[in-house]
Amino acid sequence: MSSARIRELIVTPIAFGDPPLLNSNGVHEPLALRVILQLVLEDGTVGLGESPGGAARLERLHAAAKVVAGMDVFDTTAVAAAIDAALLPSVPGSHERGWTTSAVEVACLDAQGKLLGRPVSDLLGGTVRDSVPFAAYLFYKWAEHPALDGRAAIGDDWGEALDPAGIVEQARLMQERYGFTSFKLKGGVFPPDEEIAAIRALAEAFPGQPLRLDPNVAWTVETSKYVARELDGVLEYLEDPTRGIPGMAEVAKDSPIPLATNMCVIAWEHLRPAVEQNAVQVLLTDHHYWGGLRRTRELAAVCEAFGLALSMHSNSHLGISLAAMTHVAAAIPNLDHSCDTHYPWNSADDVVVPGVLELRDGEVKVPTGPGLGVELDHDRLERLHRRYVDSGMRGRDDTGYMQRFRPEYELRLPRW
Ligand code: GKR
Ligand code: MG
Repeated sequence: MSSARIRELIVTPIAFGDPPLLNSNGVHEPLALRVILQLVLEDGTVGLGESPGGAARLERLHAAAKVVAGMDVFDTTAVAAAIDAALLPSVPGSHERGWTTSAVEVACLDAQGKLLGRPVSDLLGGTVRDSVPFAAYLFYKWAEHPALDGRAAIGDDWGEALDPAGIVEQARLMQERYGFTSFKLKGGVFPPDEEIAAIRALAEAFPGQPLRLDPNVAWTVETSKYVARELDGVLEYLEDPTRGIPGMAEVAKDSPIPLATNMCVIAWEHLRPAVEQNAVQVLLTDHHYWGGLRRTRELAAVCEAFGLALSMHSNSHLGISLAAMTHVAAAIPNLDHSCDTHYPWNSADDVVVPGVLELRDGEVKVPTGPGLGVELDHDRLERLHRRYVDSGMRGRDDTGYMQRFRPEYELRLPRW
């Protein structure tokens, strides 16, 4: 089928608005970076992909574009192998190469689905659910990005959240706007007792609704054990309280709460030691670095074999990623927890035409159109690309941005 040959891969870096969300590394900058892929086939069919941004990832996607031209879009194994081989000399880590192969695989699957007239979830074996549950992703945050270097302050309609009452208010807004029925708090920002108080306030405000806390390795083993004891019976899981597989295993020995990760198990070679040491009980999948949607489906089977529960990780993203996350989550039988998504924080700048992806009742309906089922808004893409070019921003730097306002701020992990 010559129509299934890849003619070219168009790689477009973009920048979109992001609120001042706090985490254990500092604070989100006013812009977040992504890269949009358009995989064009000989017959003009276009498959879409979305990758995290930054100079290194962009360069690798350009390298991938050089090797995929002329390949068969259905031969995703060969496409991934060709990209992997091209990157290997300069990118030794399989995890890092995985970001590139994953984004291209999604674009291939979107194009395949369009050629066949079938949704991507069908190419993954079919759906086990018609809609996918997501959790409200709560962040401590400033009311606005403060004025800086002649730039005016940038506000938003979420307001400030710097204490338990602010977090509960944010959760209420999330529920009101999107109907979420489970909540994740990004921690690692304030001393653990303050974050414990915020979780207890959420438990009181939303009785019986699942809660999780993720301080992104801001705590020592001892602190992690303390928080786990304090929040016994309150959290469904505690995510990445401390660094590394051995550290997590140490916490897990005494923790009454399951531990989850998107930080210490991020490549296939991490699974064996994590299972052997019983370091984590919940794995947050992420197709952006696990090799794409098919590999994520395979990962789910491995987790099933080893009794690991599944959830899903997210970073600041737009609609192509949300569509891909939704398709794969719909095809995974053993998805045990609602998925994470940053989408409410960034959706105003989406590059896909509105209408298909809607967060309602805390869920996204699996798109039923061919491929990912979403359409690119080319004017929006051009505007966001211009924003990228004009911004001069080429990487994420939460710590450096925080230091612009608090020069004494130091990145310390663990901090408590
Ligand atoms: O956006 O600040 C953030 C998050 O902390 C993100 O960088 C993490 O990758 O959401 C992620 C997580 O669950 O660790
Ligand atoms: Mg996490």
